[in-house]
Amino acid sequence: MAIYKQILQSKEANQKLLAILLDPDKIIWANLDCLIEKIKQSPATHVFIGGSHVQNNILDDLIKALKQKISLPVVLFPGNPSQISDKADAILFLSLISGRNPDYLIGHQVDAAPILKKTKLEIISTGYMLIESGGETAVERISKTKPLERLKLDLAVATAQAGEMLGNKLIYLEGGSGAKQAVPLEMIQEVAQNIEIPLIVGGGITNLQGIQNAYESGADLVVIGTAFENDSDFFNT
Ligand code: 1GP
Repeated sequence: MAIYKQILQSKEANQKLLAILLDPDKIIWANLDCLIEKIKQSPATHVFIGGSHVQNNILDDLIKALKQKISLPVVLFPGNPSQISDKADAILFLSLISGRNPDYLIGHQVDAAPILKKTKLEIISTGYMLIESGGETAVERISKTKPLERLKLDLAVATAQAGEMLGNKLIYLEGGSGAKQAVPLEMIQEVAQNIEIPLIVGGGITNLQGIQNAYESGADLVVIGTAFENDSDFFNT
């Protein structure tokens, strides 16, 4: 419960959270120490780890290396059920509630449950919603689901509310990694106003103003992946 509790407490205190998303497949190992230093200097409160095609051994090695030097919570953000490592602190147990692919709604979760049961990972059930972002993203391609339309605010709100009613502890509004367009601010606002649980927003945020805008619209935690991957000085600019 520790990590989720912290997220809840931060929401209550209106302290905004920031996760840097690392894709183990894209890590240049020779630069890892430097990357870790940049994370330490950044305002990140969490490190998320995940990607589309990550192998287990790389996952373990990366988390071990991070844990030696960083005290931030390391949270798995898995692209598929093989991306589980008991070296992390917690896992976002995702259900892709914007889509209608049973594998991503419950199938992969059934496969993962017995494995997770054997770990000490904190399980944070998360209603994951993919939002149209100006082009096909990896999540869309891999999950074979359609993202929610950007203008369908009512549908986004109803989906998030259903996710909350189903017992999810977080809602994650996702544009997709490297998205051309970030999640619309009006959608963040509408969803945030209509759920009680904390709201994560990520995908396609490329500058500090974008992070600020998401916070002001009601995001409790913003995820930055590609922008930091491309420029580890991103937070200093
Ligand atoms: C992807 O929301 C995260 O799942 C981060 O997206 O890589 O576009 O920052 P970016």
